[in-house]
Amino acid sequence: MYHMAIQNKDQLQTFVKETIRTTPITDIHTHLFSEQFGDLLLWGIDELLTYHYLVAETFRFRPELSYDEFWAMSKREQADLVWKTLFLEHSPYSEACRGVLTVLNRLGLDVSSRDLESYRSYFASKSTSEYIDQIFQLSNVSTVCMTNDPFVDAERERWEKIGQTDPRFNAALRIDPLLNQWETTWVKLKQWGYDVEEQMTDRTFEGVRSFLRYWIRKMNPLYMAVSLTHDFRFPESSPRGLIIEKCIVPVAREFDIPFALMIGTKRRVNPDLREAGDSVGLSDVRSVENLCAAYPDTKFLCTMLARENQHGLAVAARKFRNLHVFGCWWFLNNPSLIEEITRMRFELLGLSVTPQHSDCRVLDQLLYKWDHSREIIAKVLIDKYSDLMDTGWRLEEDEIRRDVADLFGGSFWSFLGRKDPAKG
Ligand code: FIX
Ligand code: ZN
Repeated sequence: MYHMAIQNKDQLQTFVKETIRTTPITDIHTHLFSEQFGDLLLWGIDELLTYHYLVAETFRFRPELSYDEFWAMSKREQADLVWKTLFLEHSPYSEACRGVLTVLNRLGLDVSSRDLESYRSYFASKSTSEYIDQIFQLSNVSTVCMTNDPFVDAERERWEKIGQTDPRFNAALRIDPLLNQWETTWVKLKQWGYDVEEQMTDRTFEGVRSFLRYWIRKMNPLYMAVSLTHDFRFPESSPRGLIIEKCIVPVAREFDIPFALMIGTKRRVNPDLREAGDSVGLSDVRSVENLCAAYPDTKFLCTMLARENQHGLAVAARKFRNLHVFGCWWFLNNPSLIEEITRMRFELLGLSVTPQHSDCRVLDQLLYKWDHSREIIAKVLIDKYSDLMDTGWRLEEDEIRRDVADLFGGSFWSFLGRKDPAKG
C-alpha cells in the first residue's frame, strides 16, 4: 500500500483542517428530535433567538422587564426583543449570539443586512424534512443522539405510535425523574402498571427494572442518561443511590449499554428564568471513580459541568477503562474553555475521549456548535501533531483521517462496542 506522509508543518495544517472539515460527526448528546416527533423538533430563526442561553443574556440588559411580562409574550415577540437587545443595541459577540450569526451566514443569508424579517421569510419557505436534510448536509453531522424522556407526556405518546425511526436520530433513554424525584415518580410508575411502592424494596427494584427494559426495547437507546446536581455522591443510601445500584447498573449490563452521567448542575438558582435559570456547582469525581470501581463490567459515559472538575475527571478516565469522558457541556461550550479542556484531555487521554457534543436544542445550531468546535479541535490537534513531528515521528494522511474519525464518534462507537450505523 502506498503511504502518504505529511512532509512539513504547512502541509500538516492544511491537511488537518481539511480532514476536520470533511469528517462526518456522530453527535452523542443533543436535545433534537426526528420529524416523527412533530413539534418537539425545534428549528428556525425564532427558536434560535429564544434559545435559553440568549434569554438569560437578554434579561441582563433589561432591568425594567418583569419575568412574567417576558414569558407572556409570544415566541415571535420574545425573539424580536432578544434580537433588538442582544444584536442591535450591543455587539453580539457572546458565544450564543455569535452562534446565531454563524448559522445565518452558513445558510447563505446576509448577516450584514440585520434584517430579521428577511431571515424569517427564508425559514418560512422551508419544509421540515428538506430543512433537516439541508442541516445534516451542511453541518456534515451524520447522526445525532436525541434525549428521550419517557416521563414527558408528549414524548411518551409519540413513542407509542412510532414505527421505523429516522436512522440519523439515535435514541438515549433519559431517566432524570427516576433518580432525582423518586418521591413523585413512583406514583407514575404505579399508574403505568409497574408493581412499585415508595419504599426501596425488592418489589420496587424489579418494577423499576421492568420499566427500564420496556423502554430500552422500544427505543433501542445508545445509552441510559441522567443529569445530576453537583451534590451527587455515590455510594449513597438514598433512592437515587439504590436505584443506580439495583436497577440501572444491572439493566445497563443486561443490554450492554452505558450509563451516561452529566454531573454538576445547580437547578433553578433563579426559577423565574425557567430553563435558563440553572447554574453550576463543584462536583465529586471520587463518586464517579467509586461507580467505575464498584462495577468494572458496566460502561459509564461522563461529562461534568464545572471547569474545576475537568482535570480530575480526565485523570479518573486514565484509571478506569469503563469510563469514557465526553463533551464540553453547556457553560463550558465556549471557545476559550473548549480549547483548554480539549488540550488537557488530549494530553492525558490521547484519542480515547470524545472531545465534544453539541447539546443542540434547535436543529440549526448544529451548524454553529460544530463549526466553532471543529475550528478549535483542529487547532489543538495541529499543535499535538506538530510536537510529534518535532521528535522525528512521521505522520501518514490515513492516520490523521483515522484519528479525526475517532474523535468525531469512532472512539464513542468503539466504547459502546457497536458499529457506527453511518458507516454501513
Ligand atoms: O440536562 C441537560 O441535558 C442539559 O444539557 C440541558 O438541560 C440544558 O438546559 C442545556 O441545554 C445545556 O446545554
Ligand atoms: Zn443536554
